[in-house]
Amino acid sequence: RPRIFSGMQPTSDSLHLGNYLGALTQWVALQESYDALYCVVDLHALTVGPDPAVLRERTRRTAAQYLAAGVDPARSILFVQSHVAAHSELAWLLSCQTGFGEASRMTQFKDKSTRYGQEGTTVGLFTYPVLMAADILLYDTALVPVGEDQRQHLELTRDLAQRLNARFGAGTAVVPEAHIVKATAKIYDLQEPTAKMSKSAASPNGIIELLDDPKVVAKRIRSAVTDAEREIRYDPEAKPGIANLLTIYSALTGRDVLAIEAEYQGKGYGDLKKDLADVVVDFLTPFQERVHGYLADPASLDDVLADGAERAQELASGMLDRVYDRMGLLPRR
Ligand code: AQP
Repeated sequence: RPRIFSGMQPTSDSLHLGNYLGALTQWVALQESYDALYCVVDLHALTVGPDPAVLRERTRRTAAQYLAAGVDPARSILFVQSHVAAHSELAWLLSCQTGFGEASRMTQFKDKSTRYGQEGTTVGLFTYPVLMAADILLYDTALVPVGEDQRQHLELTRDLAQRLNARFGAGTAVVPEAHIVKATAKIYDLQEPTAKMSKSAASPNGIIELLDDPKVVAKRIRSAVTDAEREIRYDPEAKPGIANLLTIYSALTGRDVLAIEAEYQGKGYGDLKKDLADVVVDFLTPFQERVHGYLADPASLDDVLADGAERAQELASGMLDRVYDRMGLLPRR
């Protein structure tokens, strides 16, 4: 079966609804028909200098949220990036194939380095997309389910795979495809509905964190920014706030946006927000119970991650050996 790989950074206590709808729900659906590897990318999180104890805690919490969302370790390989050293090794090999100018064009780096300033911006933040390319290419990945914000990094990964094949022979790397589901590729901030919902948003009020108190979540939905009209209509250009609420409603209920629009003809924004708050809270309540169940038993969680690392390690070594060899590194005896 074709292979898929994806990961998220443990940079927050809780994933948000953008991470869930943009990526995690796709992961769960795709594990039925692909060989899937899902990773907590802790090495990526190091790029922004987390506190060590906090990082460790968030790594487990992120894994628990994958499980609670339905990632099934009997079907998919669930592991922590730093447990498989091949990620760092391949990243070095790839960084020597990546142009400085090419890496400088990454918009996420431009955004984040502006935020952190000259002194606060690490070299790791700059080479982040190269490590991401290593994560993906290491497993001969065919498909990468991510949100829209990762499209440019995926393009770089594809360019690097093609470059390896051109320089070191066909079959050195598999060229992966992005899997970006249009409807939920970008969930927007509730307070600023033209900006993506982001773990590092300036204000927490625009974010729905999966582990937030449901009462806080309901309040944030009720105070979401909309527009001065009254009509409930899916029009992302003219009505980004309402369109975002309809997207979330549709994704969580599995109902068509048009059907939801029709149901709310003649009703007010307040009705839509109130009902959506109920939908979100109904989803979050059992989700949070499952997360807390996994976190209450860290030994079992660590067992799942150890087993995943072992399986990932086995898959990674073939690709890494192939690249070492083709690049001309002397084999170790
Ligand atoms: N708003 C979003 N809508 C849809 N998908 C999204 N993703 C992130 N935000 C949205 C997807 O979730 C995954 C998380 O990857 P990450 O941990 O590398 O984080 P990120 O892409 O940098 O986005 P975050 O979580 O909001 O963090 P910051 O604040 O650092 O930007 C990816 O598949 C991403 O596309």
